[in-house]
Amino acid sequence: MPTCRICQSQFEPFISFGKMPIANGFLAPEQFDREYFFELAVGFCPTCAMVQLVDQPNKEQMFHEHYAFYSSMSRHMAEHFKRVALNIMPRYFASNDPFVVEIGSNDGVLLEHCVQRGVRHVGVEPAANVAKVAQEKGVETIVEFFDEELAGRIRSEHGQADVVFSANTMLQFSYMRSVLSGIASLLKPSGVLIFEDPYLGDIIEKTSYDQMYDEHLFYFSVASVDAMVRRHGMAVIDVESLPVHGGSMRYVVAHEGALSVSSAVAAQRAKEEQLGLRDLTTYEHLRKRIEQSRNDLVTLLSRFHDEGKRVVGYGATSKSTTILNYCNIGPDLIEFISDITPIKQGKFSPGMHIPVRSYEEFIAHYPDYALLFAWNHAREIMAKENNFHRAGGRWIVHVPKVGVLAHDFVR
Ligand code: DWN
Repeated sequence: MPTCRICQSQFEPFISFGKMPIANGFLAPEQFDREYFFELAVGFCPTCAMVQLVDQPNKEQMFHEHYAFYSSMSRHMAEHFKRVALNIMPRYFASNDPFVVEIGSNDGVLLEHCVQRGVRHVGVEPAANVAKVAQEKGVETIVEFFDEELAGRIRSEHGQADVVFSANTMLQFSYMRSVLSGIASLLKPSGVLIFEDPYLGDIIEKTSYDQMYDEHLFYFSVASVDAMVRRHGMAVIDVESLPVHGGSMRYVVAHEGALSVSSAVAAQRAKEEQLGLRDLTTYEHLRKRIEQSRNDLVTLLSRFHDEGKRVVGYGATSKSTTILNYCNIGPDLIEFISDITPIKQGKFSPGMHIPVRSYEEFIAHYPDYALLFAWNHAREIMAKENNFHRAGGRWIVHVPKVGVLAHDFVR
């Protein structure tokens, strides 16, 4: 039985997806025969309530100088991070010379606002290509993996931080103990760790199993995060549900007893009890819904294939890697995947090897159906696809249920 990465108890996987490639490992044909695969399985630790992968590839296989995800690709997310930088973080600045550290600063989508306002900052980003974009914006970026040793170096060079921020990164750390020890020593006595990650409650409610892939080692809840940070003398003092990335939670964590705890924390924990996040049966039911979702999607796509319809994927997301490989959907069912990220274009999707093409190819010859892999950006995407709708194009969605959206959905 696997061992929980947080409390060292044993737990059982509730679902196995089979062999999976690196979710962001878009590749060229000459790389097909040496593509890396691992077993993707997810389990729930009944002792500390942490939902987690059983195995995760080495961090260097996922994050390197050819990393394919650039945070600034979504205008909506860029606006979200601007609000965090200007409205959320300053609430916790203890002086008029605050210091901010971001873990997983990507292309500087958040810290560029600190640059513009002269706020002292350091970004930590191991993927050299995305870090370079941040550096070009003037964001001070250390191209390394964050851990306790690096936290010590940042502290000696810059002093302690008012805010340590992280979005969609805390859930990745297999060496969480070192990361949290580092954060605890880096934070001022009144400092806070603010982080946002996809929320377990949303994954369960929406059956959004596409959030499960190599980079996402943990699926957090308020209960599991609080238990995790208390091992390092910290506590969750505030939480906020966020609509981004298909349903996320923002956690504010402080040294235990240093700041007052908002009533939102107990309220969210009560909701988690109602949702059954600590009950094994919740995960058994989730597994059944995932299996049903796979059957429904394959049936729908096979029908369109038999009817001679053209189906194209929209957004070569990391999430789509789980869907495509688990459902065994290849280029026979999906002609290509359209994506605006230059580094993905001209390559092939991990595992199933569906071509990834530019957005221009999508608009040059609209398909009958577009399968919305980037469903978490639906509002932003629908708003700009009026011509696709006018041409009679329809959206296939798989979250929360597999189906084709009604024509009037976007009007
Ligand atoms: O957690 C993570 C999130 C934040 O980003 C990481 N582990 C990796 C990555 O996951 P993802 O690839 O599933 O993220 P997104 O934001 O759902 O990816 C959207 C993809 O769709 C990007 O490749 C850009 C593309 N896109 C597009 O082609 N047209 C996006 C928009 C908004 C568009 O209009």
